[in-house]
Amino acid sequence: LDTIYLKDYAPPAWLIDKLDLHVAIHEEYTEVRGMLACRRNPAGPGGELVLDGEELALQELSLGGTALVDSDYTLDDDTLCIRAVRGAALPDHFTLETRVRIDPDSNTQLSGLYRSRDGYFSQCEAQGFRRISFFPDRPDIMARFSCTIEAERQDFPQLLSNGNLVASGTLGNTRHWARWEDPYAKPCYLFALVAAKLDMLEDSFVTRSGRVVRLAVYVEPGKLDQCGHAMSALKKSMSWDEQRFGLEMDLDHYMIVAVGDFNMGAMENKGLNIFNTKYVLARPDTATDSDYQNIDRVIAHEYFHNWTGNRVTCRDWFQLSLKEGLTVFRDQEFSADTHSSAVTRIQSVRQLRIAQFPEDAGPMAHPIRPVSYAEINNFYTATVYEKGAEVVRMIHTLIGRDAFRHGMDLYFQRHDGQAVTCEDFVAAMQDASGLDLSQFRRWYSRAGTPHLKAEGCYDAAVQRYTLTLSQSLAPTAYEQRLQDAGLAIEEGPLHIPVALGLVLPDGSDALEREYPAGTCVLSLTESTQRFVFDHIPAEPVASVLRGFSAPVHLDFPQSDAELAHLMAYDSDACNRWEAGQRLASRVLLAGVAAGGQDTAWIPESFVAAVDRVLDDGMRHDAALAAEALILPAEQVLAEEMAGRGQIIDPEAIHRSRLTLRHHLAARLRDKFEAAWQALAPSSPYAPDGLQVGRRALRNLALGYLAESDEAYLKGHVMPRLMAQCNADNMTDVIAALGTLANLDVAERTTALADFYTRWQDEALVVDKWLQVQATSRLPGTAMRVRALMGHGAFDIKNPNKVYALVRAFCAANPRHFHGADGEGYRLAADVILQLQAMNPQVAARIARAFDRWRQFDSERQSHARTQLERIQGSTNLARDVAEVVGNALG
Ligand code: HT7
Ligand code: ZN
Repeated sequence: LDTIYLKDYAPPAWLIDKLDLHVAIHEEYTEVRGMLACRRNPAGPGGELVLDGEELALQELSLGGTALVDSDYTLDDDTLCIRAVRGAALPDHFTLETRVRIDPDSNTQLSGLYRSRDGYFSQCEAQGFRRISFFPDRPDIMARFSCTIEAERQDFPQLLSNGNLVASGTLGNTRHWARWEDPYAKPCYLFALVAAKLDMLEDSFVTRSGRVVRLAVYVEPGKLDQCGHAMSALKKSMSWDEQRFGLEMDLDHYMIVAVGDFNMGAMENKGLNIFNTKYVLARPDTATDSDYQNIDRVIAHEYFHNWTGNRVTCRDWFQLSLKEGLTVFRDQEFSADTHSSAVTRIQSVRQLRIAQFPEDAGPMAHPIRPVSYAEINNFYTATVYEKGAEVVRMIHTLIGRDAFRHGMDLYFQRHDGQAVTCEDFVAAMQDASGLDLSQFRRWYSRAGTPHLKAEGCYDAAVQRYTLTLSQSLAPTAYEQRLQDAGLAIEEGPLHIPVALGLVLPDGSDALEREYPAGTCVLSLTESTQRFVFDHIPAEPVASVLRGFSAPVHLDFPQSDAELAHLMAYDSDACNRWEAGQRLASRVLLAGVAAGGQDTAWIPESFVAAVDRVLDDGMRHDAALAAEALILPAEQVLAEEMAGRGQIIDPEAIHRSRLTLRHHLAARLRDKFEAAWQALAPSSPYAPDGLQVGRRALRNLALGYLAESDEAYLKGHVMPRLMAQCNADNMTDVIAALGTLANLDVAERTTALADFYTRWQDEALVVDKWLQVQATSRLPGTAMRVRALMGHGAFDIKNPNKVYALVRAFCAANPRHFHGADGEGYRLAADVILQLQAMNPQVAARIARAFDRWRQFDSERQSHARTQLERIQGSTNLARDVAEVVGNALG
């Protein structure tokens, strides 16, 4: 595999100031003409003009109107090198004219220009533009784009591209055209084009400086009643970015187009965002509360990219976290400000633990700014996105909200219109705050999750509390890869912000007098450091890493009683939740050690703690209680075992979690019943904070009630589950259906069949139907997933279907994916082999399910190795898959 290295970055030899595109869509082919205004880069290394191009059939090539001859250029599978014009040296400025044919109808990769149900759509990030036209496809080439699109008027009434519509017209009887000009220079990964038949919802937004921006959301015909929420999310995002960061929309038009075939969530193309339908369409009866929240988050994320990503972009793809980490941080802050900040933080931390911590411990481990890649699409990872956001958050925590805002202002003052590096961002933050971030910069180049060890000691005689903190970071697979490539490995301690509270026996914060919120932020910069606190009137319980102030594993041997104290009194909601998770993990891992059966390992104090959380949730914050009552995920428990050097036992983990659920259901049945009754809806559905919290807790209670003994289940719970399958909102329906999908009862079959009959024409709802079956805990799930792959509802060419069925099975059903018979691994490998030729990006994402295969027992390892080697030995192994599987096999 060819590897690309950060150290080899060189500025481009040529700059492209303008690109004028003409795209003519015909039934048999699409013709793309490009006029590139080229200029020798005075700061470049010199040499020929190298253009990227993939699957482009070259029809014509001329320079300044002179057709080039064979000896003037070379063309291979992925590059076009222009050396001369009729044998003479290239001038310093010229216009290059290219004409190519492409075949979007056979583009199953969904990168470049492709056909979907309602028309033609583009996806250019990271390197899709080279599949549309010859161009230097790298983010540090920023050009002014204009684009004329031509197509059949009846089939493709909407012709859209970035910027402003400057002219349009008809061509003969059946065709029409539209010309768009983008006033901002941009890298080609932000180019977009749509030619489709869609319905449109239109609105407007007046910016704080009084400019009117026209907003439009385009969706599949007939779905206008599902785009109101997306539009209001967009307007909320626009206001929020003005208020929080002083950032205004800079275009006259902002368009969002939803498409059902899309590899990822959405794409921030300048002024013409293209979205996966699942982050646009919502109606109470088709979308769940979490769908509504995800729409808010993703719409905001793409909108925020307009500044963090588009106005200031990345110099090269190694800097991806510059835009993604920062934009995830911004969308998290938006969610915190517009929903509950505690719930938002808890959900982010849970997600980090489920997806990013295992990645950092596995064969694909990399820093948020990697130094090499074979396929850049494999680096749109939880590390670059979510850990990247944690790194930005740590800067925010260290320098404070005001200095962070100054840092952002300075970043835009310095770099608006430029393609820059992560270093430029950190420098702006350092200069704005005056805090030396040199050591902090190590977070950008280190892989792995550090361990933070804490030890507390209270001296009652002098009323002094001493906290000793130590950090360590074990080498990961990344260091091995660096070594193999002869690259330097960085060492030395990290700069870790540790937010600390000291909770007194009466529940109050001991540090309240010195720190307004009772929390101080310690800077841990050495391997080991001692922090001393005087005037602490009684022995406190330390609340370390409040708000999860750093992405680390905390090793702090606090007693069950201390954790229970934090659960009850910590003024930081995130750490109240965290204390509950630590307690639950401790109990569950004791259960795993005991084989997961009987209940002797479940302490009475844990049942009492759950009881208190439930009470509290009924009286105060239902949403927080619902978060607190979700037991640590099987994947998180698996990582805890791996972190202790134990072999992961997916069966025992599953059993112990299930036993604990049954036990809680039996012991607290009356409480769960009371919660279910008390939280019954009293007003029409709305996805607002209060209702969302009440539904979450009520459905959680119902889930526990469904773990009751058979008689109670049949007599009291089943009728409710069946009735709830006909609720007026999808949140309640899917909660009931998901619960039924786990039960070996006749009603399961009826409910699933009825659901499919009702929703078979609503693609996103069918995805939910596939997903609840893929994540079922019933025996035989792997076999049923395989059978569903043959069902008319499944389509391997549609990423949403693959994610709903196959990825859900591989990533969210660890017990069955890692089934001892190896059937889960075989299923994944079959899909990867079939998919890699059609859509290597999605195939590689599925292949990531094998990341942790070496942490399992020898029998499972042998099954996994067989499948990995089978994939690696396949003919036409896709580069995307080869990198993932190659790293997995080591
Ligand atoms: N910046 C966007 C990334 C993206 C993407 C990357 C590779 C292949 C397909 C893709 N679709 C979108 C999305 C974002 O982070 O906002
Ligand atoms: Zn993004």
